[in-house]
Amino acid sequence: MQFLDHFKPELTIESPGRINIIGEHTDYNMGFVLPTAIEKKITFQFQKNGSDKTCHVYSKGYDTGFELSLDAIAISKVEWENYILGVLNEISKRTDKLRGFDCVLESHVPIGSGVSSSAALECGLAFGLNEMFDLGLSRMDIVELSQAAEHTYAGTKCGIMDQFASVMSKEGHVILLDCESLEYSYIPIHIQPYKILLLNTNVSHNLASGEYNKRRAQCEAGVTALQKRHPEVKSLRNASMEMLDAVKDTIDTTVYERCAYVIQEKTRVLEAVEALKANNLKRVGELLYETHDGLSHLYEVSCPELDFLVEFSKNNDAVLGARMMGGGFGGCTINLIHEDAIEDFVAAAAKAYEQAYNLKLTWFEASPSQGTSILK
Ligand code: GAF
Repeated sequence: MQFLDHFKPELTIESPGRINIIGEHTDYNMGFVLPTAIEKKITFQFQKNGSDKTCHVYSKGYDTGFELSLDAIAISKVEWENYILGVLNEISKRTDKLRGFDCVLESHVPIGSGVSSSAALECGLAFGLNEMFDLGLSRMDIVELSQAAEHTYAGTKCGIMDQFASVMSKEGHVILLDCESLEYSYIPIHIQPYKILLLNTNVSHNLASGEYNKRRAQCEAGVTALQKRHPEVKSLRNASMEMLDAVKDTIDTTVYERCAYVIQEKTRVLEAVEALKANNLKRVGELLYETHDGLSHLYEVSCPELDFLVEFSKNNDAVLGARMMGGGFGGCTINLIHEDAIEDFVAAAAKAYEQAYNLKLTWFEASPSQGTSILK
């Protein structure tokens, strides 16, 4: 792209991916989540280009870019472009201060791995433009407009967790976020000698493929059935297993199982928070296994490769717990493991995984990191 020949960045932003300790598929059901940002980030470099409307975005990883006009922000056939276009569209709805810019981005967040490279992309772009053009957006505005961009341009009716974690995280802490009130608190993570280890199946899921939106619709169908008896129930956040069992005969088994998982997961998050605060990591680990079981059997968003890695971890006493993480259908497992055991465990897991699926396993340690920030 021609602008690269005379590119003099004025601003550099780092925008992280995220992990989630527990609380999966609870965000759009108005429950609780426990995410934090990780050190894997997307770097954005920006310059104003003097134009009123013309913008250029270039991705170093894809070695490709595109030009667009702020006048006509149409949905693209190229998936990653839609995260950019969606954010620009949402910003344009909120302010007319945006002008032409050039942006070069370089991603170190693995794509399709359940660590939300999409939120990192949306939030980093919004954050950078807010700084450069003095748009007056708060961090929370950036979270919400990035989530909206994913709904409208990427077509995934995601909850708020990923964007919230990418923007609001604090080094050394996880965030307990109430997705109904949006109240949150930071919980310090002191888990030595244990570490958070991510095993990447390198099987790629595609949230826009429809399964994610289907789960959300099934939960909403459950709420509609519950409201016939309990009009006060606005989301699964307000429902109990007793309430659900009372309407069991009026809903199909799949809807029942989806709702049961969400209601149970809501309680598990709060229990995990208490266990973390009490440094009872053994209990946190047990809860991770319970969550995986629910995601695999009731919510049905796991896949054989993820199930294999979670089962494999159960043979190693140094692993306190493991589960699939993120939207599902591939990506990573999150493992709570003793640091001394990591080397041997990953070697054995990689060998077994390759034998079973003829696929390479990759891994990385994740430690709670700072949310989106200015590098220079
Ligand atoms: C994806 C979504 F983007 C999040 O909002 C969340 O629902 C998650 O899947 C599952 O917990 O990452």
